[in-house]
Amino acid sequence: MFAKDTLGYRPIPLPDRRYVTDAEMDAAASAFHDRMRTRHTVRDFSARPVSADVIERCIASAGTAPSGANHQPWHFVAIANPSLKSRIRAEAEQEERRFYAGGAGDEWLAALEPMGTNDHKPHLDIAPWLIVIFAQRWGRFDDGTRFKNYYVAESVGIACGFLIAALHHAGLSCLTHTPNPMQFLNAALDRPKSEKPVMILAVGHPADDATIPAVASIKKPLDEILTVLD
Ligand code: IYR
Repeated sequence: MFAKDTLGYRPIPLPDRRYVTDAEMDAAASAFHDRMRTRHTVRDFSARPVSADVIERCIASAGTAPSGANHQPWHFVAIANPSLKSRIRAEAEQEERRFYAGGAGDEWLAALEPMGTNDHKPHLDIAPWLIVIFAQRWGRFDDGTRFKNYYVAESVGIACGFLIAALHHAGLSCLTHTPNPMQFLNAALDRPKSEKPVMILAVGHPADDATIPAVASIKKPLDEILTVLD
């Protein structure tokens, strides 16, 4: 998709322009906030299957994210295969045992105490999908030569945000999971060394008896996260 000879600057009229009234804008902003405030990170999944089509559509939404120089420095691997999910669980739990046994350090472990997390990760088997997001340090032109990517962490973070919002909008729940370190995912999923695993999203429907940690429902009030200068 990156042919050197098509990359020169060429402005085109803004596509997909929407004309919205102030009232429509107000209603849309409120409706989106009402939807987003019902998103909760879930650790307890049901085994109810989710179609690959839905997962693909949500990842397509993630792929619309802005990125440094529009290089789109991300790759998503969506896994429903039970034996591959089990392998990822086993390798993640191996890392997590070290982390929770002290590798994280006392301060980090104390910060996690209210979240109730531990090295036991059954959701990696139970959730019908795992989506692993990789960040690409460099890309390749169509002729195979390499180019550097910019603002990779920011770009991939934005794409992950789009993905989480798209999954929630579709009626799915997810868990952002970051075993530490994550290099085992390159080998398990056959991704090149130039790609850095950023996170695993376990995706599915919540179990009937799913819970969340009480502290996770407390969000900072707007006046604490926002300064308006008008
Ligand atoms: N990767 C570990 C630890 C962990 C770290 C943070 I920061 C969290 O918000 C939650 C967990 C784990 O997944 O258990």
